Amino acid sequence: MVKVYGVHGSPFVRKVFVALDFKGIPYEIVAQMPFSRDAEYLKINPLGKVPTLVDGDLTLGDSKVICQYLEDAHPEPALYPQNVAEKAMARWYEDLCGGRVAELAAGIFFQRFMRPLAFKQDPDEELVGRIIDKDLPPLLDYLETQVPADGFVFGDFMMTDLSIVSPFVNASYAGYEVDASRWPAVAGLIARVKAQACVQAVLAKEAEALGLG
Ligand SMILES: N[C@@H](CCC(=O)N[C@@H](CS)C(=O)NCC(=O)O)C(=O)O
Repeated sequence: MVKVYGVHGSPFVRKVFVALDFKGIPYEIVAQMPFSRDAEYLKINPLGKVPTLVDGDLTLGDSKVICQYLEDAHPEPALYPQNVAEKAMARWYEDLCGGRVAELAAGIFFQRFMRPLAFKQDPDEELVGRIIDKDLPPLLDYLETQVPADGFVFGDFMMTDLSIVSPFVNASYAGYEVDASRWPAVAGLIARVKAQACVQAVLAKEAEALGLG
């Protein structure tokens, strides 16, 4: 059976769980904390990051590489578009939102959620304020021009939609919600993605794992 190394709550591991559920592929979770620098884990993923997917002889890191592999190995139901230009855009959105957007959202999540919980320390509100007021808005302005007012980026729900939304799920655990009066399309997409059955199922398990009421 496919194995996923990771933990509930990671915006990247979430993408892999949703992709596997969406495609109806059974999997086993091997609990692996990020930042553990676990020597055994570093043998299969030298970056030490989660997720890692093991499928038979194949061992892969990086959520976008993993999700694209799952799409190639199990094309139906599709999680990526077929059209060449749309496929390229899907990779761009996944890279942008798994990169800079995720980094900023993780800053909010780490400071306001993980730091008090795991380290019993107060958040650095100056840093959080800078992310919310200065760093995130230009990215949200851009996404607002890319995201439809209704439905999903390529019509049906796909990995692009989850890739855009996943970092904001983590920020929402830390009390940050995208301002729907300023970025209505992005806020609407977040709500629609969260309402997808395959996303809801993973978020429910995640809420339990994170002790969210
Ligand atoms: N580009 C990677 C990023 C994965 C990532 O940064 N995962 C975080 C957890 S949310 C992690 O494992 N961080 C540990 C580290 O950076 O050492 C992906 O898409 O899978």
